[in-house]
Amino acid sequence: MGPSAARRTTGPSAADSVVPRPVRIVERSGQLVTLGDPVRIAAPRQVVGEARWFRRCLEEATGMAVELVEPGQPAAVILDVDESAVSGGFGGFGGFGGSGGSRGSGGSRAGRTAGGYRLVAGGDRIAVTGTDPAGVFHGLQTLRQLLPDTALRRAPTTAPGAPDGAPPLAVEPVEIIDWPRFAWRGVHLDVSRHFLPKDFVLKLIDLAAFHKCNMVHLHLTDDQGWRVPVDRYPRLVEVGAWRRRSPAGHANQHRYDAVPHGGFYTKADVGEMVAFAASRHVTVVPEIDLPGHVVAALAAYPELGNTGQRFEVASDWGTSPHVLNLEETTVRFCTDVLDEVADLFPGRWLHIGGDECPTDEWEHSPRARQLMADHGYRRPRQLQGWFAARLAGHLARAGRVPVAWDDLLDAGAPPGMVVMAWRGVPGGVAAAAAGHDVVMAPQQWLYFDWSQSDDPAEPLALRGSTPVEKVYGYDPLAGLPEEHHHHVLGAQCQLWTEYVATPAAAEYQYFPRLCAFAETVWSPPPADGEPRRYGEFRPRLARHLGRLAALGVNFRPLDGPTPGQARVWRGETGT
Ligand code: TNX
Repeated sequence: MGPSAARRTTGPSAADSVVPRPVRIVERSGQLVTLGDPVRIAAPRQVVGEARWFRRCLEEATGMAVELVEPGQPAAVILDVDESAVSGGFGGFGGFGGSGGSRGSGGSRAGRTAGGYRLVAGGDRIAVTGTDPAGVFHGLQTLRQLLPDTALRRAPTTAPGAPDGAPPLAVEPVEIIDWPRFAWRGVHLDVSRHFLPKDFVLKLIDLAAFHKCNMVHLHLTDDQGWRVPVDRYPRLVEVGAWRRRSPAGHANQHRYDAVPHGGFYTKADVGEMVAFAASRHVTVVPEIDLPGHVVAALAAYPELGNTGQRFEVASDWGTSPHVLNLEETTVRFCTDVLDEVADLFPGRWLHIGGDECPTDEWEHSPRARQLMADHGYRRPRQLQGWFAARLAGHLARAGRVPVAWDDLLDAGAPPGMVVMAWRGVPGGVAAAAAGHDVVMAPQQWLYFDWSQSDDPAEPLALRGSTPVEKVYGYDPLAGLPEEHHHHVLGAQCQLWTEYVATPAAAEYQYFPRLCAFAETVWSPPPADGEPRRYGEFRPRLARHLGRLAALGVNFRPLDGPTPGQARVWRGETGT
């Protein structure tokens, strides 16, 4: 802690409470660095997009004029790109090379520092130098957290410069060197079980980026709703996006409302999400869940099923026995759908699901039995491996990387597939041992549909309980033998939405757990090899919650839900 600590009476400084915590922070003595009106930002051509984004944030929040100027012109905020930005030392610290080298991004020096930055605030200027444009963006996100919380609002709360008005737009003198620990810092959202409006997806992308997460995984299809249009199969959204009712209360109570539910994103909505994400260095990873969790598709096209039965879009939660058949026409349907989805989502990764696929229907299907005989399979589960290999091959030929849930390991996951380990750490270990790159997503720590505490005032949730301190204590490399660490791309938090019907409810489940998660994937672990200490995080998080409040996030306070967030019991018992 630097001499500036003397200026404070309580709590950590802005720099000390940046979430996720930067690799190195050195607080300096000296005057506050104040941004005057107009604020000038000098930006070389390659980061003009980042500069414009930052200008919009500042203009909205402060009402001040913000001007972009050429590099070399007088400016208060100076942006630059320099591959070696984090490799030199400062203030007695070495730069890159300490305990926090990031993994899963290729191993080259440049690869390991991708997304890194150096921020120096002192005198009358703030310099943000990234190892690449993503690094500049990350540095600007840190700068937003160094400024007063009012700088995160959408309009000036009082006239700038008024004697009793907003705090000055100023930061304490500081030097920060920072880079990500992992390349995959993911946030998942299920928009099938409950359709969440486009605006919420944009807000989530923005909040993920605010916490330096760079992957937003959209679970677009499931038994209860299909949320993305496919030109060749219009009934997927005409029929598959709507259900006539939803469970009322916990699924195990078998009670229903009588309220139709649904919706889907238009292609223009998707284009907007993808561009909005790209300008924040976030990749949107679409998931089309196949060959299980497909009842919405079967309702639209019953010929994709095994039984000739007609279906309605599911209004129960849980695992359906109804799955796709294994006809060539059905494989073709899937590759057609994936082609259109790939056109809409230009990122490298496409998630093809693969979780919870019962094989009972295949066991009674002549086509499936014939396939088993043709390939010499002894277990019906192997058919799922055959099916996944067909889709993975198709995607690979199109230059895309397939991703699937770790259930697919039981079926034989095709080589080159990225495995998302949700069932627990062993799935990640098995995947890495089999040579797959892995995204750790273990439900015991990273399923934010689970309750945040055992308090009966918590909103109805699938089950309890994953408090923020448990999330904070999670380490993506825990339980993985060292020789497999290079396979761990990173980790991802999940929000399944069976019990999450609104944006406000979703924000409650994500926050503040997402803040803790962000630190596990961005910040270096403690140098002593011990787990992260929640006691150290908590005061920083408490301060950070002021930022979330300014951003208008419906987070759960650390001591429990507010009266407006708390569950209202209506005579139910148990869940
Ligand atoms: C399992 S995780 C599922 C989801 C559920 C979730 C509820 C996974 C790949 N499948 O379909 O929503 O549990 O926690």
